[in-house]
Formats: sequence, structure tokens, C-alpha cells
Amino acid sequence: MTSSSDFAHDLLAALTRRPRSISPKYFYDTAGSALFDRICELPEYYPTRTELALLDTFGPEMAECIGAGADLVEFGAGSNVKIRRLLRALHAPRRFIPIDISAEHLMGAAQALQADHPGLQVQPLAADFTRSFELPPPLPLNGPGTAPRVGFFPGSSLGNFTPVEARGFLRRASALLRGGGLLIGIDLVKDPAVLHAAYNDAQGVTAAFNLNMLARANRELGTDFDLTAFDHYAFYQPVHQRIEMHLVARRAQHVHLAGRRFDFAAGDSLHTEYSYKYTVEGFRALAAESGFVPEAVWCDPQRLFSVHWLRS
Ligand code: AVI
Repeated sequence: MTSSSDFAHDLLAALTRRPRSISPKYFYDTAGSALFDRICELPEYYPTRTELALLDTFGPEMAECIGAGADLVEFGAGSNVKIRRLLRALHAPRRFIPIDISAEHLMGAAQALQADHPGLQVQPLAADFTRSFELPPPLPLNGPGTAPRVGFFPGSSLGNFTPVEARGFLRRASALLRGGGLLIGIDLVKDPAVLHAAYNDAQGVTAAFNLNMLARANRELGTDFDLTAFDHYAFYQPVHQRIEMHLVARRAQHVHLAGRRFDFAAGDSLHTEYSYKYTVEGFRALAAESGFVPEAVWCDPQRLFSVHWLRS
């Protein structure tokens, strides 16, 4: 879990360095998680509905890859919307360990899932999976050995990691899931206009989500960010095949944190998020370099989004 002291430490570092940059994991307090749920419903934000349709259409094929009696771990489980779709297709899964940084959101969603799936052991874990964390012990089998673990990482959240972080995460995941595998959703490179619209929605929900970084700092750390003095700025950078999100100062201003004053000139940016897009081939190569054997891949007819089964 991220604590306020982690946030204070990282925000102080972000305001001190140039360019100013903070991890997107701090978006997800209770308010930010609720805003993200609203993003997922937006007409412009195609990833969620496209991935859900892939889970519905190809769930039986995914279930064949995963096998019966799975011991599932979801990285960044949020509201459990996607695991619910997968559970419809899976054969007698034994346990589900949802991991999420937002403890309150996680616990509520886990209780609701447990009530709907009494035969499944739901064991939520509030943790920051970008750091090292401990999983509960593996489940014993009827015979010798333990049940292989199956990872689930939907939503293209891997895209929020830099390439170095993505490789590091995949390497750690392939070790953790040895003998099992990872089902992972990956957003694809596409027409920049489609990407631009997805991160600049007409209702301004993505802007509110981005600005919640500053609102959260004001709530938790006592900073004095003027939310009306920063603009949401998101654009597609085709050389690096990534969306970049920034908060840009509208005018010269300053903010206080931990007794120190930090100045912004008009136009100065605080970078808040990357969202990398991949080609199917590029992602399979990255997975293979990171210790997985890429097996099946499912895409929608427009090739907006992909789901991969990687054996470990
Ligand atoms: C969680 N993550 C995959 C989202 C994305 O698309 O990169 C976060 C997001 N940021 C703005 N809109 C959605």
C-alpha cells in the first residue's frame, strides 16, 4: 500500500527534479479509483469495453490455457469487473488473490466478489505490486506439490510502466508464476487520433482524474495547489509509442510542501503518467526476453486491444 509518507517523499522529489515527474500510482486513492471507474465507462475510452468483449468471446479458450483449479493472482484488481467475466469461463478456480494499492476500494470489491462466489477463496492483499511484496503460501495439491499460480494483469496497466520497469515487472512475474502463466491485456499502437480522444474525453473525467493528483496532495499532505491554475495536458508521442499526461501551470505560481516553497513558471509541467502502446509482435518479444513463453493472443477485429497468454 502507498502511505502518505511515501507520497510526501515522492512528491517532494518530483517537485525538486527537472523535469518534474511523479508516479501514476498516486492517482489511486479512493476518489481517484472512483474517477478511473468512470473513465472505463467513457465512450472515448475503448480499452475497457474492448478487453471485456475479448474476455466474453474468448473466455472458454482462455480457460483452456489456464486449466482447472487455478490459484489466481490479479495485479491491480480495482473493482473486480474483469475477473468476474473471466470467472464465468474458468473451470473450478480454487483461490483468487486480488492485489491493489487502494485498500478501501480493494476490500469492498473483494467482499462483494466473495458473496457472489462462495466456493472461491478470495484473499485480498493491499500492496504496491510495483515493489516487492509477499503472497500467501501456495495452495497444496491433493498429491505432492503445490498448485501453479496464474497471474491476471488486465487493462494494459503494464503500459503505465517505463520499458525498464515493464521488463523488471515481467521478470519478477515470470519467477513468481513459474509452472503457471500470465493472462495480460495490452493496448495496441493505433491511429493517434483514437488515442488522443481516449485521454482527452469530452466530459473532462480524465482531466479530473489527472487533477486529483493535486487534490489528493492538498487533502493528505496539506499542500496548497490551486486546482484551477493547472491544465490537464495529454498527447500521443509516436516515437516512443506512448501517451504522456501532464499537469501544466496556467500562470506563474508557487506551492508549499513540508515547509518549503516550490515555484512554477507559466507553462511548467508536472508529468503524471505514461501509457505505452505495443504492437503484438513487440509485446511478445518483450515477454519472451523476460522469461515467458508467449502462447495464445486474442485481438478484436479492429485490432484496438490484445490479450496474451504467456506460459511461465
Ligand atoms: C490504468 N491505466 C492502464 C490507464 C491507461 O489507460 O493508461 C490509466 C488512465 N489514464 C488516463 N486514462 C486512463
